[in-house]
Amino acid sequence: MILNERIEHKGNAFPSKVIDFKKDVDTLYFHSENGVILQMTVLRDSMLRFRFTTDAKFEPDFSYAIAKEAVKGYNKLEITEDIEKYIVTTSKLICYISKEDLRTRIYDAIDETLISEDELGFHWEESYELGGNIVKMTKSSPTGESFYGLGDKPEHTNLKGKRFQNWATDSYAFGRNTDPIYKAIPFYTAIQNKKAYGVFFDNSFRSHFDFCSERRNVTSFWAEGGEMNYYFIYGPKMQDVVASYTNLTGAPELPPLWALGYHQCKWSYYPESNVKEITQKFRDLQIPCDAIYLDIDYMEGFRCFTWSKEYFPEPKRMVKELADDGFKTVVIIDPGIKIDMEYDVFREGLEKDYFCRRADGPYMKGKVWPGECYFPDFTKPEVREWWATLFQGLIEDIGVKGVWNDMNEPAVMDVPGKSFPDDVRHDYDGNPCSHRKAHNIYGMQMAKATYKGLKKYNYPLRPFVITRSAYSGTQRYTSTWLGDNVATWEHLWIANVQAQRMAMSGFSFVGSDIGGFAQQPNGELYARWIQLGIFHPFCRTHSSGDHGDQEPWTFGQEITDVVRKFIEIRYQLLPYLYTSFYKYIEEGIPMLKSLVLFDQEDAQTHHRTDEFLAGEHILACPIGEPNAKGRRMYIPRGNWYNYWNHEMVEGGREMWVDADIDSMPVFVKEGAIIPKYPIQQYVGEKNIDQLTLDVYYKSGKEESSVYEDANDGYDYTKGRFSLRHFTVNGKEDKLTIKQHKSGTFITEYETFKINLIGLPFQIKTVRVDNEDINLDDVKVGHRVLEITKNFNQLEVLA
Ligand code: MIG
Repeated sequence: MILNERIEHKGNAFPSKVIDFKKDVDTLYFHSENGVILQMTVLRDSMLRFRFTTDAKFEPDFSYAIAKEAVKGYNKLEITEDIEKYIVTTSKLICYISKEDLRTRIYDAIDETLISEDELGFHWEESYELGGNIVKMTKSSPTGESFYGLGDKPEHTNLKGKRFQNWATDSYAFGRNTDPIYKAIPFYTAIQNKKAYGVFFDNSFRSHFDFCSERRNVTSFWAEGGEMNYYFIYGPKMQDVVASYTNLTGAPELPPLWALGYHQCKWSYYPESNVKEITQKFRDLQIPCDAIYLDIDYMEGFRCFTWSKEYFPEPKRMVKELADDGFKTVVIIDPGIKIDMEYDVFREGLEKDYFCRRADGPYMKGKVWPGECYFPDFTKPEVREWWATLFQGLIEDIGVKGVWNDMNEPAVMDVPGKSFPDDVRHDYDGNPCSHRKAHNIYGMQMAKATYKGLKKYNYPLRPFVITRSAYSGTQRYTSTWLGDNVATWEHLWIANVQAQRMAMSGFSFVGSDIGGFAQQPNGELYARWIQLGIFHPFCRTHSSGDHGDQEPWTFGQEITDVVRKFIEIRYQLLPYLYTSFYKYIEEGIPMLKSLVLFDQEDAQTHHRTDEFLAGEHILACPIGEPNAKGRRMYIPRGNWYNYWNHEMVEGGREMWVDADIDSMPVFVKEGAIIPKYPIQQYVGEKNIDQLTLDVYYKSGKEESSVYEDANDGYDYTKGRFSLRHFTVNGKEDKLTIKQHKSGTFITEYETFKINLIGLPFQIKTVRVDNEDINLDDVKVGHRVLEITKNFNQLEVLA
C-alpha cells in the first residue's frame, strides 16, 4: 500500500518492521522489531480497539471508563496478508496494518471507501523526568472533514481548526476560549464524506487533541503518559457512533421522574426560614418546582455530612416538611474534609488512612471552603465504600433525596494549577499511580462513591447525583451541570453548545446554571435562558447569589409569567422527556441532538450551533440576543409544525421565525406523537387520569413511543414499565394510528385525549380496532378525540 513518506520527527520514536503476528480469538498482536506491540481487538464489526506498548509487554488492562455491560461480538473476522500489510476484515470494516511500521488504514467494508488513515500514526517521546512516554497519534484529515464532541468545551460545535486539552479544571466564570474546563471526555466524532466515525482515546493523563490546527490536513491526539489506547468506532451514522460509544462507556439507570422536573438552587439558601420562603413562593405563584438545593452554608463550618445548628437546627423536620409540599432536598458535598480532630469524618478517614498522600508520605493538604483539608482517595475501593456509608445520616435518616458533588476536579484554592500537585499518590483500584494519571478521574470516582451511598440508603428509590467534574463513563452514575458560567448572552450560547456537545459525548443528563452563575441576568436574559433550559435534560436555576436574586419571580410580573409558562410546558412534556431518557439508556440515543447528529447528510448542518432536537421530534432554537422579536434559524430537512400556531414549514432552509419574549422557536416533526401530562406543581402532585397525545398529521409514516413506569424505584428493571409504540400513517382522507404496548406496568389513566393537529379533512368516521364507533362518544372538540387507552388501531376517516 502507498502511505505518505514517513517524516522523522526529532525526539520521536516510531514502530519498526513487524516481525511477528499472533491471534488470540478476537485480539491480534503485531510485534515490531524495536519492541513495539500493537494489540488490536475486534470488539464489534464496527468497533476496533488499538493499544500500543513500546516495552515489549503490556501493563495490566484497566480502565474506569469502560462499562462492564459493553456489548461485544462480531459477525465476521478474517485476517489475510500480502507482502506489505495485514488485512483484518469484519462485516463493517476493513483495516490494513502496515508491516513496515504498524500504520493503519480503515475502509468501509461495504463500499470500500477510505474512512481513516494514519499519517505518522503511532509514535512517542520518552519522558525521562516523569518516566514513561508521551504517546502520540496522527491521522490524515482530508479537507472537508468535521469534528464534534469532546465533552464540555465551550466552543463552536464543529471543532475543526482548533486544539484542546483535557485536564479537569475549576474554571469560575470561564469564557468561550477557556480550555480546559471541568470535564475530560477524550472522545470525538468526525464526519468525512458524510460518513461518521469516532475516536475514544481512553487515557486519563492530560491529553491533547489537535483538529487540523497545527497542520491543515492532520488530526492528532496525544497524552502526557500512559498508553496509546484508543477505540475506533464506525457509524457511518453519527448517531450510531455516539450510541456505540455510550454503550462502551455505559448509560445511567433511569433517574426518578422528579429529577426531570424544575430545580431551584442558589449559593446559598439559608437559614431554614429562607428556604421555606422560597419554596412557599413557588407554590403561591403556582410555578412548578420539584427540588430545592442547599449549598455549602447548610453545613457546620463547611464540614461535609454536618448541619449548621444555627441555620438548620432540625434538618429532618425541615426536609420532611419540604417533602410534604412536593420538594425534594438536594445537598452539596465537596471532597475536602476539614482537618479537625473533633470532626468524626476526619478522624475516621485519618485512622483508616483513607486520605491521599504526597509521594514521600505526608498527606495531601489543601485549602478549600473549610480551610485546610485532606482529601479521600476515591480511587481506592475501600474508600469509596466508606464514603458511601457516610450518606446514611443524610439520606436514610434525614431524608435528603439528592447529592450535589462540587469541587471534584479536584479544586484547591490559592495554589498553582488550582489542584493537587502531580506527585500525589492514588490507588487507582490497585494500579498505584500519581495524580498525573488520576486527576481526570478523581471527580468521577467521587461521584461513583456518592452514587453508591445514595443507592444504598435511598433504596428502593432511585438515587439522584449531580457532579461538576467527569471523565468518560461518569454518566453511569450521575447527572452534571456545566460549571460556573456568567449571566451574559454569550453564555446562553455557550450553555446551548455545551449541552449539545455533552449529549453527543455520551453524557445526556446535563444542564447549565440557568440565568448564569456569576453576575445577575436581566429579566429578558433570564426568560430566554429558561426557554432553553426547559429542553435540557437537567433543568436548574443556580446563581452565586453575590449579585442579587435569581428566582422565577425576581424580574417582575411579565417575566414571571413567561417563566411559569415555559416551566409548565416542561411539566407537560415530562412523559416525552422521560421517553427520551429511556431511549438514551436503552439505545444510547442522545437526548439532545445537534443538527449534524440529526441529519449529517445535509452539509448545511455541519456548521450549525444554535438549533437542536430535544428528544426525537422537537426542534428548538433559543433566542440569543436582547430585544429580539424572533430570529433566523435553519430548519433541517423535512416538514415541521410550528409548535405555537401549528403552521407547517418545509425544512432544508434558513428562515425567520417570530418569537416575542413569551415565545421561542419550537417545531415538531410531522408524524410525531407528543405525549403530555397535565400541569403539576411537582411530580406526583396529581393522578394522571388522562394522557394527551398531540398527533401531528403527516402524509406517510412516522414512529413515536411513550415510556412510563412507577416514576421511581426499580420495578421497571423487572418489566414493570409501559412502553407504547405508535405508528402514524396519514393518507389524504384517512389517518391511522397503530399502538403496540409492551411491559407489564398498568398506567393509571383510562383514556387518551388525542389532538389531531394538521389533519387535512373533516372527521366523519372513527374506527377503533376495526369497529366504527359513535362520533358523539369520542369527539370532544374540533379534531379532538377521547379514546380508551387500550386501542390497537385507531382510524380517523374523512
Ligand atoms: O468555590 O459551593 O460550581 O455551583 O455554588 C465555589 C459554592 C464553590 C462552585 C460551584 C457552584 C457552587 C459553589 N462552588
